[in-house]
Amino acid sequence: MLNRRQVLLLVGLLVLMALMVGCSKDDDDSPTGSNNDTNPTGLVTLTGIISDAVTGNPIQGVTVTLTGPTSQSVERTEMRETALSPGYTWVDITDSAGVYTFAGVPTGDYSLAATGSGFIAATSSVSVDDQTEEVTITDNISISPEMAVGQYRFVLSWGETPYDLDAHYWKDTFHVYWPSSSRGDSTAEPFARLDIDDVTGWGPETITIYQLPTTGTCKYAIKNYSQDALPVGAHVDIYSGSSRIASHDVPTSGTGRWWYVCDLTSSGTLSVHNTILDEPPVYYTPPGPTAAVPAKSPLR
Ligand SMILES: [Ca+2]
Repeated sequence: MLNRRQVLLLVGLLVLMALMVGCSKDDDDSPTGSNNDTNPTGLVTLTGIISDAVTGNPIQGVTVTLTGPTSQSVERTEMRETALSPGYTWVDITDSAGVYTFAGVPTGDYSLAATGSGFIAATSSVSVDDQTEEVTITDNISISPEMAVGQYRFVLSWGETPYDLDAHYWKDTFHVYWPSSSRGDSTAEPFARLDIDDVTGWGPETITIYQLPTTGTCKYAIKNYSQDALPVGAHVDIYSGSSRIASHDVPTSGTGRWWYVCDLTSSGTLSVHNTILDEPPVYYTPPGPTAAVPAKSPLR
């Protein structure tokens, strides 16, 4: 038989073990809710890679915040009765591979934000439809390093397909685009460089403008190198200094391989066109014999 002292010790030990189990549950990889008045049990896992828009490299330690649902656009099934409060947020920190993950996300429309030290915050919209089985949604996001005042950056992103969209920045005296001899110069005209030519889907495909042209107007457009039609979901973010100053989705009407996004003048005026064209908005003929532009290999 246990005496009173032994019984108290045993009870204390059991309480301590219960507390340890509770602590270990907080150490798993589940996102933490800052407004955790519900217990999400959705069937969707939302994941993606946060990358540097200039280098394309994944970034560790970025804070990713999922906020929502902003609306319940889809009727719930019996399997998915969980309701989240408006403004409910989850927070995750990217790992060494730049990956964030939110598991058990219920139906709804969400806002996804990525913030990292030295980078301009980026946001994305995510719609989670009603599901009857577990699915994974991928949303890769590129974030731009902050720049000096007067500098600009065009960041193109899209989905898994097509493999290759190409960014072009040019006027009648220069053309910045993917061939190695045409990627520009940060210290001499055109004072712009193609940082990344992405050929494997998603992007980013990035052009940084280190200085405005001394005269004239530059044009920025996207060519679909892989397919005839531009993909739904292609997106351009335009940054200046430490801010995002514009954001455009590819138009859903029009036919052609060219998406004419905007003009940038020598005074820093940004004029939006956002139209689909069969031909590029400007032609540039380099002085002297014109060398044939090599085809990418492989062409996909
Ligand atoms: Ca490309």
